[in-house]
Amino acid sequence: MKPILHKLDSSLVEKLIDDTLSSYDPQSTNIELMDHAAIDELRDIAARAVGRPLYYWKAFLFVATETTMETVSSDASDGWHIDGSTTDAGHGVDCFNTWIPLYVSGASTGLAVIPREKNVELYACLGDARLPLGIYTRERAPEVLQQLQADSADFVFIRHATGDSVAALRGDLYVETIDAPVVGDAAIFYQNDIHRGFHEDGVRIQLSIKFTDSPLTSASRATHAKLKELSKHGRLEGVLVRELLKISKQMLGS
Ligand SMILES: O=C(O)CCC(=O)C(=O)O
Ligand SMILES: [Fe+2]
Repeated sequence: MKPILHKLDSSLVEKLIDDTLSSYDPQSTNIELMDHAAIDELRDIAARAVGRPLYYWKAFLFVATETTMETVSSDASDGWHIDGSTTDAGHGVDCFNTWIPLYVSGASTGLAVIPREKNVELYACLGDARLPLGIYTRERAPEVLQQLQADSADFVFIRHATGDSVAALRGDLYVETIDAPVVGDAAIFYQNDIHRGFHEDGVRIQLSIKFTDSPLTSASRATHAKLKELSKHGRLEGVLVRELLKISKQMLGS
């Protein structure tokens, strides 16, 4: 599917902000939104958009700034990635992201997706969409491209488990970009489509919620609960997120 840009009602965004504020724990990028009414509403919107019943899986809240994005955008893939692998959600389960900026300042921020419908040949060559995918860009990993005798390509994609690989020029890929989103925008896309968040200046508070197309077993939920990871910023981030989300709410209400 192509990423679908959906405009959320401001009342739903306000509810999402309230839910986020009540569940937010700055010690973790995971946020538990399971039993919130706004999530059910959002799930129904996403389900209509993808044409399948969907079930809440998990959510992340993070702050995109120049510094927090440094590590992702300086790796070999320049930030391009797929989110999950079969082992995460269980075999045969498809997972969709709803990408929802809850506060945005700064001009160059957003999301780019390489959707499979528009890049049929690429994905056909890469085989099983749910297996981990290595992505190397000429800009960040010229030596890898050289070793693979693909120096003139812009990207090399490798499914390491199967050895399937593709070298591609940027101009041959169809990239859908959501640039300078505003609060209220939501992008819905397949999590195993290659994508990348980008960010230059200012702050973007980003809520990403994942829905699966079949209910997950309690075992896979439990594994996820154990994987709580520390966010980079802790208490200061907590204060910042709360203040900025309050500003977003005021702006929605005015
Ligand atoms: O918003 C970003 O910068 C990255 C988002 C992303 O990769 C995701 O939601 O899966
Ligand atoms: Fe992602």
